Amino acid sequence: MSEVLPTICRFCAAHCGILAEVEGGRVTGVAGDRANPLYRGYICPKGRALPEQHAHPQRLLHSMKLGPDGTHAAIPHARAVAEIGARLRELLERHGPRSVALYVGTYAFMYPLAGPMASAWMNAIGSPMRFMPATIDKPGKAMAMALHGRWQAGPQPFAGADTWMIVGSNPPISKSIGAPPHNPAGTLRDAVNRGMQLIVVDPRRTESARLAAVHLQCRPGEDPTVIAGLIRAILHEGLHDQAFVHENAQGLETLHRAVEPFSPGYVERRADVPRSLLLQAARVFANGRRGFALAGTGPNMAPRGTLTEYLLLCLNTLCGRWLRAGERLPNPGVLTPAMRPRAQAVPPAPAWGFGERLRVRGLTNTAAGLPTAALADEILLDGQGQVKALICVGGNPVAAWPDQARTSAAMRKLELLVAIDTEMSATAMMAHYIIAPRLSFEQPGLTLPIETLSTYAYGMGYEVPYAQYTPQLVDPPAGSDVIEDWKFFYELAQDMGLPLSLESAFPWITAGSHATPVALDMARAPTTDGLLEMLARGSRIALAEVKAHPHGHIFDDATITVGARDPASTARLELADPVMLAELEAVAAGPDDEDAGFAFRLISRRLPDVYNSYGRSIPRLVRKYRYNPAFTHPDDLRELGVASGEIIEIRSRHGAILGVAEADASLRRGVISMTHAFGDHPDACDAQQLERSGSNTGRLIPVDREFDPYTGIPRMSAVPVNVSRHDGAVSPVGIRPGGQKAV
Ligand SMILES: Nc1nc2c(c(=O)[nH]1)N[C@H]1C(S)=C(S)[C@@H](COP(=O)(O)OP(=O)(O)OC[C@H]3O[C@@H](n4cnc5c(=O)[nH]c(N)nc54)[C@H](O)[C@@H]3O)O[C@H]1N2
Ligand SMILES: Nc1nc2c(c(=O)[nH]1)N[C@H]1C(S)=C(S)[C@@H](COP(=O)(O)OP(=O)(O)OC[C@H]3O[C@@H](n4cnc5c(=O)[nH]c(N)nc54)[C@H](O)[C@@H]3O)O[C@H]1N2
Ligand code: SF4
Ligand SMILES: [Mo]
Repeated sequence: MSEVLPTICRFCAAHCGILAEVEGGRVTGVAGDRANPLYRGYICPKGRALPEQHAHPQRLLHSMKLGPDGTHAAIPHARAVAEIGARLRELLERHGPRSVALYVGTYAFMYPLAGPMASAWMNAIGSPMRFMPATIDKPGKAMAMALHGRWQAGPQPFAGADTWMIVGSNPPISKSIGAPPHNPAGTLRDAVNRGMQLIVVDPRRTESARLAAVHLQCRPGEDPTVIAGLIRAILHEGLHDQAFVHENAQGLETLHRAVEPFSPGYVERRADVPRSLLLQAARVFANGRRGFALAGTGPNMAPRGTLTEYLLLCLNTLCGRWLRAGERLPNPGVLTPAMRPRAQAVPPAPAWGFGERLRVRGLTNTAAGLPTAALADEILLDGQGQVKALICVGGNPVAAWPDQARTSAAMRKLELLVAIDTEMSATAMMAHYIIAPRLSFEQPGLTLPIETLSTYAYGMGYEVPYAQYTPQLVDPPAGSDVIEDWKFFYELAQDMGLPLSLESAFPWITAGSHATPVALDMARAPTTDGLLEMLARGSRIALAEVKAHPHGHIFDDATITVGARDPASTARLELADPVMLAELEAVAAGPDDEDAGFAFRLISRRLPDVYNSYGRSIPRLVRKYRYNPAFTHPDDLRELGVASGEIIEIRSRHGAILGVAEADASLRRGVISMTHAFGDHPDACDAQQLERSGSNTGRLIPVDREFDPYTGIPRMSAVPVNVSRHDGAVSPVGIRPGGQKAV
């Protein structure tokens, strides 16, 4: 007897509503859910792999402990918790709370309680040292929103937009930013077919760029030049929304002067964007009635990501791309309290220089959180305040942080490294304890995390009031000892005699934190459902109501509109932040001469079938690429004397990796496009690493040479590299050029 149940895919942050076929206590198949009002039957290959993920032979079904012989052995999780508690008490006593750090990685995001409970535990021990991938991802967003100020009512939505600008993101593959998360490829295509004029700025002719009316295939890292050029063109042609700017912004004259050097001719020479295309993009964007311009990870990882984000907010403000009084509010919130925003600015706020001070590179807490790229140094640098213990939830520093060698040295130096991970990841392999978690079908789920994203950054999350809840579908495999991520922190607090208070969802997202913390009963463990109720307390729609719609529901309310500006409000959006305009002046002074010695730029990208470091152990997801292909223009390969499938060496100022060349005519010449978080074996020599787990681009990226002075994000895209044929003794066993095609 089998039954088909609606549920939420938590393989990625798109959280598609899907169907699971349950038979004999196991999920035997999954499919898209046509009855889901938002996702309408969409599912991708990663979602289809969920049954394999749950039943994976390498899945950790027991917690593990590192023994004196250097190997890991199973340990009951309760004993692991008690031993970790004892170690932590000792470290806290000797070195104080700052010696214990927390890293809440990407897979903590899939489980609404993991982050808040981890945070509650950090509050209880009094440590400020909590880190997230946000500062090695798109930190420019939060920074720019602080510097420019926000618009209370939010941006004009994608639905109904007649123009849309995507700068260095690729939603059809990433399902993350640039278009709504439900089947972005289809959503973008439909919008274009309806007449939306899409503008894409990307050195690669991406899936998004192929749909674009205008594709600016710029040199990597030249986004500030391109966006400043667009602003200049719009101001010169008087295409901006003068009434909106006059009423709601300040600094127009100063901004105008600052963008003056970025004439169409200059942009053409500098960024290699034809002037006619630049002007066309400016006109299409400014003349559109509704739309928005936003950036993804590419430009945020390239130099001056905050400046790119800041200039994009200025561009949006100049074109009045914000919701006005009386307009319907597209998403008034579902599992969060009802929003009643007004058509007015939220004034700029400090973006850095507050909260915890790091001991390295003058970094502080920021609007995007504490700089994750500095955590390895906080561990390595001896002295007062040194980090001695790290708890890592659903993240994989060794694979994902920039500067892999430094990261692994730091992990090795830790007195206590705990990873909550479903497999022996690169980081888990170095951990003293690995806690084995339940996977998604084995616990309830909720779309609340995705909902909070819209307050974190414009253009993320849902733009309709959608929510879905799923109950637990199956028990964990018989004989296993796996726990929900939140439970580890709860049980650790019990063991250490610490009281916990749960904050509202995602306390690190200031705007998402809406209620006073609730003290938890530390004698009787709460249920997951009880905790989800706590997270959603005060929500516009009661959780029970959401539960009554198992296929998910859009909780529309046409009566909720944007309020008029408060007559007492004097807040204005800032077009001329002095730090940002000083950076723009530095850009205008010309490109960095030191980069001239490098013939190529390495740029970031996503592959469809893997998610950061995760997915490579699932056979159906690596049918195409088991390794990390180095996509290169065919003419560049010809000049290098390299054929697709042959090995190249990619050398930055900092290090070198080997890569498997793959011809890709969608790239600009002089660009290598590779994804990240491959290459699990930091101690292996390059050739071994290549064969075992692919190339780790983080090895090419120093954290302390070129970095944003505030968020600490190093130059992770547009990285200057030289490329050569590799004639060393590598036998590319199992490496097939062109993925499946050319076996
Ligand atoms: N060079 C370079 N570096 C980059 C990037 C880049 O583009 N270029 N991208 C950056 C970005 S945007 C990010 S967000 C970071 C990502 O950085 P991280 O979040 O640190 O890395 P992930 O690989 O996402 O880590 C996910 C871990 O969770 C584990 N996992 C999988 N499923 C589950 C589960 O259900 N429960 C639990 N508890 N664990 C699970 C996986 O095995 C894996 O070890 O990397 C950054 N690093
Ligand atoms: N399948 C899959 N989906 C994922 C992930 C994954 O690993 N796999 N990772 C998830 C995570 S953690 C995140 S943060 C999101 C990221 O989501 P996105 O930001 O959409 O990530 P990408 O698809 O890599 O798109 C980045 C684009 O930037 C371009 N680019 C690189 N450098 C530059 C530059 O200097 N300037 C410009 N203009 N463009 C540049 C690249 O060519 C690429 O097309 O994706 C999420 N979704
Ligand atoms: S896009 Fe794919 S992996 Fe992501 S939630 Fe949807 S089905 Fe799952
Ligand atoms: Mo990310």
